[in-house]
Amino acid sequence: MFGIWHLILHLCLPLDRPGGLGIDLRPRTAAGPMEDFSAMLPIAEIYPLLKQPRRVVIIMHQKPDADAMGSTLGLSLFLRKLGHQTTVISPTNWAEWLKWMPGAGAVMDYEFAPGKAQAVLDQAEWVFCLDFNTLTRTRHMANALRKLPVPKILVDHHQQPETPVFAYGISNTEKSSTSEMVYDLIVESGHKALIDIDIAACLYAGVMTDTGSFRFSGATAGVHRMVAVLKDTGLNHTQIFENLFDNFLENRLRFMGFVLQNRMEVFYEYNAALIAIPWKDLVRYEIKTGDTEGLVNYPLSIQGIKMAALIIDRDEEVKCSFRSKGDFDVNTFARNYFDGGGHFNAAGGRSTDTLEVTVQRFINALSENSSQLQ
Ligand SMILES: [Mn+2]
Repeated sequence: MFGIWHLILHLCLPLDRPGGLGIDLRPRTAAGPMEDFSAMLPIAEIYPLLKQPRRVVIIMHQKPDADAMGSTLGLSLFLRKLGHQTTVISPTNWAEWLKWMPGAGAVMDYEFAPGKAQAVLDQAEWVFCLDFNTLTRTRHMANALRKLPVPKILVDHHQQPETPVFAYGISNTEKSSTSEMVYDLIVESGHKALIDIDIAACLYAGVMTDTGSFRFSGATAGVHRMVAVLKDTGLNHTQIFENLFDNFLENRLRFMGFVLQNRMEVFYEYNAALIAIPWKDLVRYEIKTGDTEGLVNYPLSIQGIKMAALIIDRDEEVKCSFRSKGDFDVNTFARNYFDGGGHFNAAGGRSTDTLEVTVQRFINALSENSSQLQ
């Protein structure tokens, strides 16, 4: 896939797409909208283009987790070493416990300062989209992104990508994390030697959290080999673990205790459990972005529980998280019932109903999936 195409495309520079200025060698439907590509080009086709410095914007999904923040910052630090100007933009704010990451202080919050972020987007020559695969995951940024007439480049490991939107990219659900995919990009483009301790810290945070501290099946031998390379930069993995997991305030632990005691329901007949949290609990415990991260996993520690759900009334909408063990597919479950998706064993969704109605819909959905949950 790389050999002859790489050579032809390289000879045909400039080939930035879309916009009609570049030379698109693939067959395409006549005169469609600017972004109507039948499929995105392989990520390897940007490797020779990395030589030319550009103004690059790198974006992640709303309410970013450590993989979204780590992969975008890791890519940003790498591209800067190649001479690119980079800006990382998050669609929304992010958790306090991500703020230690190298470069995090310069990340822009689109929701907080849309004008400033839009001005940067308007100057961009490339937009990398990391750790999400449908523009709706960027919330209020989605329209601006859809209109932006520059190539968007996808690097992501979620299921069912919106590929027509992206000029180049890679979508691989086998990958442990987007951070691992950024590592692959750096290595495959011939720049492994540029990985320093700051890049390593960002990528390690992403892969460690997305593999559940290396316990999920995505933590392959290749992931462990990557971690060995990251460790060789001098990386302090103990410090990173503490930054991510021992970096909360007392109220968050009190909140966890309260909801596990009072808001969790176990449905043994479906091997499932639910934590449903009303808005008033978030207010009472002064819960901030990131404080509920990981909560959905607790019910899975009960013997026999195969599926866990966390449904939170966030006031503006009701947010759902789903986790499973083994062969129950929460990506499909989230898509079918809660306007969401994600991975086979970890997915999210939303509801415009009240918390009570959403909980009832969840219980009905459990009964419809009863046989798959046995
Ligand atoms: Mn991820």
